[in-house]
Amino acid sequence: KYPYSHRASTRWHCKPNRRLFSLTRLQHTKSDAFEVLAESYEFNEIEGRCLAFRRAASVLKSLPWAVQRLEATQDLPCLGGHTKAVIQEILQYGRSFEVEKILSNERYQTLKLFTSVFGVGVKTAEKWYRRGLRSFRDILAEPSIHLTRMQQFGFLHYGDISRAVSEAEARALGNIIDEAVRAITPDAVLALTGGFRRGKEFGHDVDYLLTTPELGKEEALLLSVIDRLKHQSILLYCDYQASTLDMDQLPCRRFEAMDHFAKCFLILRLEAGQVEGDLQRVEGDSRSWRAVRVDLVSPPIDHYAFALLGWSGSRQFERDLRRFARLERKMLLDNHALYDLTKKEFLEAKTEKDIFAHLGLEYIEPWQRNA
Ligand code: TTP
Ligand code: MN
Ligand code: MN
Ligand code: MN
Repeated sequence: KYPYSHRASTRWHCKPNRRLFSLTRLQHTKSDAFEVLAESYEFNEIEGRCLAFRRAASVLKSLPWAVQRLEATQDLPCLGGHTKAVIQEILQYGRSFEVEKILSNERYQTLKLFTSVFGVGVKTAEKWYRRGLRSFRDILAEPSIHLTRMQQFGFLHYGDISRAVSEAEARALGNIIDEAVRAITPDAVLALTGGFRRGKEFGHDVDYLLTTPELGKEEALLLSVIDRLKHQSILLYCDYQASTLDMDQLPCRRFEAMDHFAKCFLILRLEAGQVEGDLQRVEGDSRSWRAVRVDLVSPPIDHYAFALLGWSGSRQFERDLRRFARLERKMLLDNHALYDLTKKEFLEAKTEKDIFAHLGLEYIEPWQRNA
């Protein structure tokens, strides 16, 4: 079943339901009970359970009413026995003992800390943990550890890039990128994606899609933009990934999470003077700039709608939309295309609305996709 049918009909918006928040959000730790459970399973590589908790959390978050009794959750989709037991515990005691046990677990704490570094995934974090490392100091003092360039910059700018990016900062970066793009290709297409497109007030980075009306020029545009940012001395780090898109392979290729578009994961230098108001800063920090993570993706114009839908997220919304397409419509959806398994053909789309129409769904605005 499409778990968001109730969402489209109830006017659900991006500000999370406060009362529900007080249910699953553990006050003393500022963490969401189900997010902690999901993460714990992710760290133990039990993917099925991890996704089950993420889905349950997103269904609960979407409710226009507060859960006050367990019976009220009876008709909701995606809530399993384990989830209901946790809800019951929170309703009864105001806390979840299972979640508290995880939060005080050394392995969980260490993996959480390590994976908070740009460029460090669960596998690497786990490897370091198994070698007895427990802190950043341990890692940086261990001579046999080779850090990738991404990880080196992750540590270098840790304070800045682990601090939330504000809407004003995202807007300022938007102006900088827009200026760079226009200077190179005046009629280029530039679109804000990710959390800020969904109306979030804060993000961990800023995401943009950029492309050219002329097919095949998009990758060169992205490279020129990067080059321009470099010459403006605002490029602190760039991980560029060339396009690996090969349309000839499309029908037999598997539909996957990672897409094949040219893209770059950047760290940019943002000056306080460019931001309306001030930079997000910790008290006592008087620097005139901060580092911000920015993602730029450059799909060819004929893949634009799929790329826009895919990069607008949320991750959970994308997962559920793809799952719906597969199970309910016998269609495969990813960041590049929509394939109808029954008709054995690709379905074209110029806009996101076209894609929702192919799926037989009512169009959902980005701010309604904060699953
Ligand atoms: P993120 O920037 O990771 O997430 P977000 O913008 O929703 O939230 P945050 O404030 O934490 O930045 O990713 C944005 C969307 O892009 C997300 O739905 C997943 C998608 N995405 C891909 O499709 N492919 C990728 O390689 C990556 C990194 C993200
Ligand atoms: Mn983002
Ligand atoms: Mn991103
Ligand atoms: Mn692919």
